[in-house]
Amino acid sequence: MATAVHMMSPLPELSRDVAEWVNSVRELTQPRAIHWCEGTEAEAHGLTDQLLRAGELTTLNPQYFPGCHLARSAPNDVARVEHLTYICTRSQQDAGPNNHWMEPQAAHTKMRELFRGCMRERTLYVIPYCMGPIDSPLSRCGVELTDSPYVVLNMLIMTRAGRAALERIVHDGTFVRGLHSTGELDPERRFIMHFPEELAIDSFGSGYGGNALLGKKCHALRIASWQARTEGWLAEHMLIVGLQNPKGETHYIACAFPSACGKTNLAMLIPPDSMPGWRVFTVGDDIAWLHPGKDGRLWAINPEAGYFGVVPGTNPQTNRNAYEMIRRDTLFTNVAATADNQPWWEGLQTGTPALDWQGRPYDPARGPAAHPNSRFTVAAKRNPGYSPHAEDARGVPITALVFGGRRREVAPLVYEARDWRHGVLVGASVASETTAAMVGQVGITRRDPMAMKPFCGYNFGDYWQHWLNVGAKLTHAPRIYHVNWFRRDAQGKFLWPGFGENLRVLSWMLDRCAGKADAVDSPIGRLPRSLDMAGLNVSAEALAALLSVDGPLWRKETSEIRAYLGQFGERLPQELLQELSRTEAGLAG
Ligand code: GTP
Ligand code: SPV
Ligand code: MN
Repeated sequence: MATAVHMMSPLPELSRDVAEWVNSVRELTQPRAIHWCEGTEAEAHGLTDQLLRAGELTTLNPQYFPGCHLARSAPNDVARVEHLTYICTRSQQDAGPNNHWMEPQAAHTKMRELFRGCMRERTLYVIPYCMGPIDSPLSRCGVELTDSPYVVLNMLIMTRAGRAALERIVHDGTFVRGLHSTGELDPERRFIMHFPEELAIDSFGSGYGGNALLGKKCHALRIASWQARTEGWLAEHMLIVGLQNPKGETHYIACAFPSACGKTNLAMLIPPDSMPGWRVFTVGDDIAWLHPGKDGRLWAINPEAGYFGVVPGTNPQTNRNAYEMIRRDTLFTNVAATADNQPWWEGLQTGTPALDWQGRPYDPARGPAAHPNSRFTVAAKRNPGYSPHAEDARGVPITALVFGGRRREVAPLVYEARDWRHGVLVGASVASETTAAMVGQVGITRRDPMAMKPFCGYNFGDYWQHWLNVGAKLTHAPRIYHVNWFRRDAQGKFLWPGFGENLRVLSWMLDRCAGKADAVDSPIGRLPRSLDMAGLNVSAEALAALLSVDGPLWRKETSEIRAYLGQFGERLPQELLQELSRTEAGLAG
């Protein structure tokens, strides 16, 4: 049967590379039709209607949630699959001990067999997209080919997709090739393959965000981190936020926390009542591309155009802006629903669930009503705190970089690295408890350097060397910090209130950067002498615990860090071991 082409390529004569590739994928996958995405609102409406008719989406209560829809995924397809995610480089050493590796030809053969004929009776969607502002020299483009209209709807929100991106691809002369099919959603036939040397991605068998929206983790982190290394910049799992102090000065910081460890919430922070005059502006909530500028500072863009955020826990107290933002024009995935068809999730504080995330009558014996990794997809411009500089072509200048993890003990609330080199060690040493964002056990502490364990497209040893090299180019390098909002007491209660109150910690950092705040030296870095605690209900003992460095625990920690870094052998920069030795000497003394 001949393929029906619903729409010709909008620029057929100009985008020959794209057209030829689409053609070869058509021959392999045998779709019934091809749809070239234009990126218009009418197109998104059409796709939504189609998914509604097919029963793959439901409309949420239009009185309270206008323009909002609910998608329920297959129950076995709810998170990223790190154990099925591969970096396919010619040399296994280049992928490093931090990645699963497959030889590229073997991976291509495997994927070709999975893709062969997989789109029969389905439509192949061509999504040209741009990661970053369409007019920014720092942006990079890709094309995702997918048979999932749900993926298209998400990509239309999360990226600048359609005609403008295709024009930019023609202009750039290069693009990342991402091929995706939901397949049969069989976890035994599910693979997320990356070919950084070919700027290509093959994803089969999952419709979930990080596995299927190829512009996001696959392109903007795994492939982009590889490109960034060759081009002299950094692609990081970081939020970018602008903090305006009561004097009206705005500083931008970028923070790397592992998945489901607070990036979206920090990026959308609401200042506490006790800090009047502060304003917070979101630039990005998940990914930052950082470039050394001619002025010796580090400049950041957010390559995304939307948020794919964790729903549970969102309420007017934790994150008022997110709570307001997701009340309209939002695509929900795997939340519960009330009897009158409003979305519901754990931590919402109002309403009761009637149906769980699988659409079954809610029964608490079966676990939470909303999936712990249920997500919202919404356009960034819906955020009331969206920064007026979020789309600046040159990006925003970064004053401080922050690493953090989710740790019930060991890591203090905040400390400052001695300098960039020590900061790279601090980033390389991040550890965090696993969350529902990935398939596997939750709450297991693992090393997650720079929050990039699942996302670095090459050997971590080379990556840390690249971080050192970038720092050497900066005459005005950001200071580097480590935070932990997740310390707990013996009863398991959080010691720190978190969310908006985190601004107290950030303002100390900015004061440090301005040379205005005191710090106390410790073997692991510098801690605040004091924090602004006005109006905060945290006991003196809790604060002391939050700001202390426990010698025995830290000696154990540094020996674990040494063992972890040891895996990287010859690729590990010696500077990191020198910094570690310095920390160890301080702890021994
Ligand atoms: P990804 O989108 O997976 O990369 O996650 P993220 O880092 O953006 O995480 P997000 O901000 O969505 O937070 C995940 C979970 O952590 C949510 O359930 C939040 O309610 C919770 N959380 C966020 N910030 C804090 C905090 O400061 N303290 C505490 N205790 N919990 C927090
Ligand atoms: C994460 O897991 O870090 C996310 C969600 O931000 S996903 O897009 O699925 O990677
Ligand atoms: Mn993320």
